[in-house]
Amino acid sequence: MLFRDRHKLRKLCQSLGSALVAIALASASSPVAAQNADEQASRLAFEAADTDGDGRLSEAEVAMDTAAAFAAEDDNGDDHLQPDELQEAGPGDFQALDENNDGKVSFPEVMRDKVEDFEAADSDKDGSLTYEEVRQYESQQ
Ligand SMILES: [Ca+2]
Ligand SMILES: [Ca+2]
Ligand SMILES: [Ca+2]
Ligand SMILES: [Ca+2]
Repeated sequence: MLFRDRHKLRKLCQSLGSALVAIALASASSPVAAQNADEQASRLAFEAADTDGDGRLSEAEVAMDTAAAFAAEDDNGDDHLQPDELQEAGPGDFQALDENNDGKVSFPEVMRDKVEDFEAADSDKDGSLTYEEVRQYESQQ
């Protein structure tokens, strides 16, 4: 009985050990891996938003993309985002979006914020965003 328990303990230590090794490996490689994943996610998001595929995001494309994201986040379908529907945004972000402080974020409130981002990211002020402009803006955040 004792032997069996020891054996079990040994197995447990081994699996824990390999889990720790896996974690160590993951964290060692994570800066690059995370950066690549982040870069890939940005590229995919950009391409999804660029509906006419001209390599630039117009304000209309950003508005359409934002409307789709808004609808996807609005779980209870009341045309507003409540804090629990916007969990990826921190409490500070939520308050910044909720300009009239009614505890929910409307689509115009989100769009105002998006337009501000859009204008800030459009570094050559040509009214559209290239992928480079988006990445540059994201890296400043
Ligand atoms: Ca476009
Ligand atoms: Ca909602
Ligand atoms: Ca509001
Ligand atoms: Ca531009």
